[in-house]
Amino acid sequence: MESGSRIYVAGHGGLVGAALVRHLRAHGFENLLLRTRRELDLRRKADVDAFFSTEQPEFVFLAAAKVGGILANSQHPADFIYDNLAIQTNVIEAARRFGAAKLLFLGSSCIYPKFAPQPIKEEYLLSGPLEPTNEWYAIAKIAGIKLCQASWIQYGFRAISLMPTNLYGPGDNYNLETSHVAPALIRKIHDAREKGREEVVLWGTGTPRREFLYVDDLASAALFLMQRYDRPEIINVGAGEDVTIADLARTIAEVAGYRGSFVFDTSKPDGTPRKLLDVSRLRALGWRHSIPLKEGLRNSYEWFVEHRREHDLVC
Ligand code: GFB
Repeated sequence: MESGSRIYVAGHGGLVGAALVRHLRAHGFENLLLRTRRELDLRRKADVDAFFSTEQPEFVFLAAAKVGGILANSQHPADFIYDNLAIQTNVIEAARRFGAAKLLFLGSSCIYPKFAPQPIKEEYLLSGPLEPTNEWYAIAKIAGIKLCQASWIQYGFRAISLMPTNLYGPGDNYNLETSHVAPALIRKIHDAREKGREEVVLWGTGTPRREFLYVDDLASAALFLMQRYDRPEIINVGAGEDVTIADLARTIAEVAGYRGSFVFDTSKPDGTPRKLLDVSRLRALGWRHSIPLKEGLRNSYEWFVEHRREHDLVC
């Protein structure tokens, strides 16, 4: 990939896509092709084909997806499976047929079995049953991986697949019904502090362990792998460390200066008990994350405080 290459970032309005655009521009890649969801609905094959035929992207970062937290996944299973299957199938297939040189597909750590040994190695894919709360999303992402691999085998199309761990950062979704845990807790804790509430309600038991990666680190890994990784096998992207949900809440409370306590709503699901990726394959290539959890949470918290009014985030 060269500085003048025509690069399509699909999903540039989302958490990951926006970070990719920031990172690519910071590294001198200016020829970025970007379309909002309104300009190009990636679920519509004819529109996706027309876009690729006209614009002829050379490199594609496929960061467009229907994403959400544990509750959104269990409440909208049809949207999670259909939208993701449609978006990724249209984009991967159009990239291949219209001659893109390489595509990078973003999967998710939830593709692995619910009770996978920890840390989770890439080869554990399809070795056991999935976590039921997000199996619809996971099955769509597994289909995306398989389409990338099949296109490589059958047509020699260089489509690589990254499996990121749970991501967070500036520009996240802070809607409490649909968000992931980190933005949800940032919002809940900030609001509790502002309103002088002594308790914050966390979903589940607080004991599940999750690994969190700051989204700018993910963008850095994505560019690194687009330039240096040329294999159909999936590759994990994570920080290599995990924390409990209760630990995460305590760290956000420190960042936000909140001194209240936490209570647990066990009518809400815990999800998979632990999700820590084995990142030795990525580290062997020479990449490591650089933003520690507390620093990333501080940046995200500051972003939230600064943008909550313009994004209508007030409760
Ligand atoms: O981030 P999250 O929604 O999804 O939840 P997963 C992680 C953990 O945080 C669960 C707990 O144990 C939740 O019960 N939690 C506590 C909360 N309080 C809250 C809260 O206020 N909001 C939320 N959302 N969680 C997702 C998948 O799984 O991981 C997606 O559903 C995707 O498909 C993503 O793969 C990476 O980490 O359990």
